[in-house]
Amino acid sequence: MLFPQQNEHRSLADLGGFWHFLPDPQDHGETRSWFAAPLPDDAMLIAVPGAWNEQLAERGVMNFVGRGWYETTFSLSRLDPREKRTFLRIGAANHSAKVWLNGTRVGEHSGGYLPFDIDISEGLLSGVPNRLTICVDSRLSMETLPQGIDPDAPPYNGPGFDRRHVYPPTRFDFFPYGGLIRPVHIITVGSMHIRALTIRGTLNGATHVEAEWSGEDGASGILEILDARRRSVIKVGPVLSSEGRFTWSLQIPSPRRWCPADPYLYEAVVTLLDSSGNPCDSYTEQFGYRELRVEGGKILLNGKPLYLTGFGKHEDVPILGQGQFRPACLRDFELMRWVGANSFRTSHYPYDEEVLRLADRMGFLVIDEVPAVSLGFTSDRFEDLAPLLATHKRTLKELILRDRNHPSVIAWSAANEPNLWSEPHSQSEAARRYFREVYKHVRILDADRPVIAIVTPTFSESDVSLEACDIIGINRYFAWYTDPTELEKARRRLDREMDEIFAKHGKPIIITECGVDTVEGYHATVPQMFTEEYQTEFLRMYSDVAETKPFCAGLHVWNFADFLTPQNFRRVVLNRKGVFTRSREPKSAAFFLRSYWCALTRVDNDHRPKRHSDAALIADIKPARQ
Ligand code: GCB
Repeated sequence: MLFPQQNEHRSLADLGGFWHFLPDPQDHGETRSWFAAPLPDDAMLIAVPGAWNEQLAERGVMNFVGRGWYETTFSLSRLDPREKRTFLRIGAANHSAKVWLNGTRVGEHSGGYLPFDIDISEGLLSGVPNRLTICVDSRLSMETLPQGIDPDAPPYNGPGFDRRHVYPPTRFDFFPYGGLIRPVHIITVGSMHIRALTIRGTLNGATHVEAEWSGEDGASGILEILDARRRSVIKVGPVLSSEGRFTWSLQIPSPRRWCPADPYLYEAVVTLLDSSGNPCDSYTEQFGYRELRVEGGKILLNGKPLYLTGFGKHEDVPILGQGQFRPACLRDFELMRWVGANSFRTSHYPYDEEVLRLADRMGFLVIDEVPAVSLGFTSDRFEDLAPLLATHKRTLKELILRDRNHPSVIAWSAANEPNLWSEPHSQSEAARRYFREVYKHVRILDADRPVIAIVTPTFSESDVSLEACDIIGINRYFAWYTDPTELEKARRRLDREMDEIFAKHGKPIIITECGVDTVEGYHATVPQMFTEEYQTEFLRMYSDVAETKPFCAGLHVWNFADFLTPQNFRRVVLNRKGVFTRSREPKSAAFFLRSYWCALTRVDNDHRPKRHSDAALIADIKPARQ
């Protein structure tokens, strides 16, 4: 799906602003036809984009999981649907949406965190405002991603956590925000228009571009590649299309390669010509020349081994919840750069498209994840898993089609901790087949990027999800959830376990999570959980073990910042494993990581982000003492 773009052939209206909103806890909005007329008078105001929970907390929706009705109006100048097509593009509706325009149902989508568009050309009114009604449903089930709670499953009584004691009930450890969390746009294009673009640039300058278009027959297309200063590098075409698509395979001389230290981006400009040869659409996409390979225990970016430094993150900021807000997004990148991170994982769902675009521009490497978090299987018969597998494949497809042109994306994460609950079916033959199918599907959609499987210690090296993946991600909390404060014991266990996993699978391992809850301002001179010193010592130990393993391709701290969770006795409002607080103040561990990552010899210059200043640790934020 193309990112919204304004140019001479495309016009864009951002519908962001204050809409009307009505929660529907009784679930009767649809039977009472709330879409047929303006929402009832008790509708409140809501900011779009934004999750409904925190902005309207006192109206009873903080923990509301269910349907919420959104409504706005917009006007467009008169358009002839034979010449123009108008699309409604919703950046993400968590977790499913039904859409009406002027009272008529125009489309729906299931699955949050990913964009979808609906052709609304036919139902548009001109001269009077159009009324747009969107019913967003934040409920989850065992066949959605993320999954909800299986009401029939036996409760899990693992260490300190029974999922029936979580409010709102979730299978995962982050707040279940609902609503229109990302921008909503109206996009108007010509009846002949570009629908999709795939771009691949390799180190020797081989460039493959494929464009799909819609409209009458007889279109042709022109491709121009521009460098970062918008100077033309090559221009080819017009070529005639075959079966609704154009393909160009060309060679540019010695391209400047994309890497974290020099995130150099080119632009591909595709122009669509109608049967008379007149330009009728164009679309510009940024891309980079870079190459990724997995060999034995190494991930190679442009031929050089990668060592990831960085974080598992969440999209979670006070008030906004998961809502998109550009200054908050940029702030996170600035802090990651300051601390010396070169990468992050979009745990545990696809992030806003602007995040990926910034990662390309600022030189961050991204592990891109679908919302298959704490995946659980309700049966050990493969046939019974079909509905979940279909959702999983569709979600992966939507993610990959959305993000495949980003040079920053280095791996697809197909699931996080599929075995978390030790459910009886998680290691069955059906589960093994399920993962094979999932990974095969990813490779068909994108043969150029590796698939990472991310697991807990429950089944360690024998976990069925590890067999067919390319990279192994391990989430480890030794010296926190198990053997608290025993850092030496944890070091030995981590060291042994990493060797065992590598011996069995021979694939690069990334420590994709390790961390401890830490309350800013708590201190101790001896190992004491929740103190800032314990977080630092814990991260130092994990970092030291990771660094000594040649097959370890990096470490991601859990988490970049504290984040809101559902209520349960394990969390005091937030998961506090952040190296930054929820409002982004650094804890002591941030300073430790900054110096550790800066001195890390395993991070080659090409794979290090450029910093504002590599001067003294805190000199640039604290005035020198007089
Ligand atoms: C994990 C999960 C993550 C949790 C984290 C924790 O393994 O992947 O979603 O937030 O542990 O803090 O317990």
